[in-house]
Amino acid sequence: MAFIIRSIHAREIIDSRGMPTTEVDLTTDKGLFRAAVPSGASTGIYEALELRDGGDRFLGKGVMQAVRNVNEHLAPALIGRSVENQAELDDFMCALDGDEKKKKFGANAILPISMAACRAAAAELNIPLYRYLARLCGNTTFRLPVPCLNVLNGGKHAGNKLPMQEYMIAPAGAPTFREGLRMGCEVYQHLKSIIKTRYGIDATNVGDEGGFAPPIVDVKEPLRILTEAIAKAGYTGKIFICMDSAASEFFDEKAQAYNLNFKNKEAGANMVPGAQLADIYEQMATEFPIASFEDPFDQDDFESYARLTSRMIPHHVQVVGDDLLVTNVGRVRMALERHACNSLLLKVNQIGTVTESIRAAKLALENGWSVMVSHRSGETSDTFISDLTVGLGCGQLKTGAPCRGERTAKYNQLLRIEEELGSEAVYGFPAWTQRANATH
Ligand code: 2PG
Ligand code: MG
Repeated sequence: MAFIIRSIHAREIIDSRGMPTTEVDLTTDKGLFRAAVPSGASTGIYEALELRDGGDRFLGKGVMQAVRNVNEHLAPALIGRSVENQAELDDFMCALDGDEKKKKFGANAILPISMAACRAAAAELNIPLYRYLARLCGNTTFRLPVPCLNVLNGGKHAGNKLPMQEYMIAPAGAPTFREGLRMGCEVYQHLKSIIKTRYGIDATNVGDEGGFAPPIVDVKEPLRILTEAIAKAGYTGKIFICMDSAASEFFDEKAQAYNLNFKNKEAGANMVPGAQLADIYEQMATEFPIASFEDPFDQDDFESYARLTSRMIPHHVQVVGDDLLVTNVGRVRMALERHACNSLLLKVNQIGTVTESIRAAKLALENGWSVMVSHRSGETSDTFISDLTVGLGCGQLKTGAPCRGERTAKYNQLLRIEEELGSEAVYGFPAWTQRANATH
């Protein structure tokens, strides 16, 4: 019978950091459908539970309990059910778990089933995954995203002293995804030679997401280097800069301030209150071609968020909530009420099902926010989020530098999708395209 789940089998595999994660094989009469779960390093406290075993294996990071939860509990409950109605299937798994944060089974047990079920349903319908996801999202425009390439790494993702986690380049002014990716790759190569000249060859090693991690402490220095690399490549005005500060990582509860020296211990603390940090961001937005600030403040610092968001409107810079929102409808509502931000970062494993991720995205989009789909710093070669981004039609995806297989897999999948769509494909994020056209 079509759409019926015949078997579900989970296993432990390793991710791009050599840490274990879960993978699921789900079969229907159409064949075998596989999905794997990513894992974050700078995780928000409100994220759904990533179940880890503890003990000695993999330094406590094993996921064998999550694997058993799939094979012994979720699989028996799901075999014989249909993948035809994704929301019903996901809601059923959430109900079986019964906990808001999926503490019974773990989001890393539920999510790979949810993703594999989408693939199975798409196959039953004989349509590509992105078309199926577009149906789930109620979207009819196949929009290829601006690839936000994280080319300079700091924070928890890199062995340097830079407090802010990600400096991304966004080729918003490109005519197509293929061209945007090419422009981004060219800037990446120019950046490499600038870093080599300035900091020596050791500084061209890369961080967890494939970006360079030179020995920089000053939070503005990466913006200068990036602006230079963009100019060298000849794309001034066409490529913007997006930042992810991941500020929850350096918020000091006691001092109620942000310690910009959190990785530079020998230099002593450099505590900056929220209001002053907002001034730093505003200066950055005035001096550099910035399009996006993600997690500029701590996950509970709604006040600083709201202050920055209103101040960024004249600069046309979006303020993105990652740890703040954790792809959670409830948190999006809170942020909407408090005017805390105007963009959602969407990470499927923060919430644990495809349906809940889409609900969060739709709520954001309906309220005039933008949505940026995102990988995690610990990834696999699964390319689900590429299809999801096109399905949502949100126009923005960040999935690391154009370097390291688990990152390039996602960009390469988008090249295939764009090729397959042909004239049906649309590229970019409209507000950014407009800005790029205006500056040129
Ligand atoms: C982020 C992500 C991805 P992590 O903060 O946006 O870049 O990092 O997966 O470590 O949370
Ligand atoms: Mg983030």
